[in-house]
Amino acid sequence: MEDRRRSSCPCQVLPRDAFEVLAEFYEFNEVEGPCLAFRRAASVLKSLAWSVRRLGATEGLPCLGERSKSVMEEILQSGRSFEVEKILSDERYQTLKLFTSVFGVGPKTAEKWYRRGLRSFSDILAEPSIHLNRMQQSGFRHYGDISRAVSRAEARALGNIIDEAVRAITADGAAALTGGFRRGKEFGHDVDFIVTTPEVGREDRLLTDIIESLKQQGILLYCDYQASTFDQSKLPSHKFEAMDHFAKCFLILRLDCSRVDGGLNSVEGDSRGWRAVRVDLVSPPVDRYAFTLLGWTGSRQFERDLRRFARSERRMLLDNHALYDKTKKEFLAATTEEDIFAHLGLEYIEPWQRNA
Ligand code: DCT
Ligand code: MG
Repeated sequence: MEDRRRSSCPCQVLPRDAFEVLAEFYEFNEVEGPCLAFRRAASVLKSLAWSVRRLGATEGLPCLGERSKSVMEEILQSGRSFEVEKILSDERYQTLKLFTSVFGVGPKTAEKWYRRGLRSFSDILAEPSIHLNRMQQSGFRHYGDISRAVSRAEARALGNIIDEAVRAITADGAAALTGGFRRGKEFGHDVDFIVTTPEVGREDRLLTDIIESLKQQGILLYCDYQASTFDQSKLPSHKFEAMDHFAKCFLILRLDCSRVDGGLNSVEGDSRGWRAVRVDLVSPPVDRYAFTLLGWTGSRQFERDLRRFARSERRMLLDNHALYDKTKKEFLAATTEEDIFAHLGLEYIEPWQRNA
């Protein structure tokens, strides 16, 4: 939104938004190659400090393939993309987009519902044979709140809540803000924290204690807790894993207006004085902290690129758990992100530079 206001480009659609639509279209159709290619192209445009006005200006930019360039050319010439407009007006795309916007509903479930002829939330909620799981029930219950962006002030307020909970449990525990807000974003879809304790082996219980404290405070609206499945002897992992194995939880918390400087990011006329917010907590063992911080800070595209760089340029395997040097056949220890960048032979990259 911000870009659109800043840009003086008369285009009706920005190339970057067009690429996101195309990526999503391929994701819904489970075609991975073009999906990733368009995501990458969108990321490259997102990382530019300027908006593209001529195709010639993209010369030398990485990750823009023939198809991305031809979509961009059409948009720069006419302000529109025939392919993107066709997707946006497609009923299946619109329905899958709507259904997957619910917390707990992935592309597979959305497709299943679509095939059964369901087209709206009321269709789903009125269908007696559909049994929503607990996550989806919460997704529908708090839909308005959790589909509205979380502001930086709200993230700060949640940081205080998590921090207080951790400190009440253990004096030497800590909570660190990560995800998009650590990269300096003003808004996010959730708030991500890493919680740690220097006491090795205490991390799982730290998380369950925090959850209990949030419940006691009456602000826990939803909790999906996943105990650690981290097994050091199984490292390094050669296959790509979407998630790490540390103890984590996906929460919906009730955030009261009184906790937020400047008030809540709520809709006009909302007099509840609180809103629901999605919060993720992860709790790695302390010796894995730097890898987790680097991994959870994102962005997803930055992580993908960094891992690929490690693999292809350094013969090293990097994930949220560890860094492994295949040439030396050893793990490289790190207590800070700086250590990891140094092992990779890279200058330190600040979180705000990782927004690609
Ligand atoms: N992450 C990861 N593997 C996943 C999901 C996330 O390594 N399967 C990392 C990458 C980004 C970080 O965790 C936080 O994820 P999100 O909250 O989804 O992204 P974000 O960058 O914080 O953006 P948003 O503002 O949408 O929350
Ligand atoms: Mg986030």
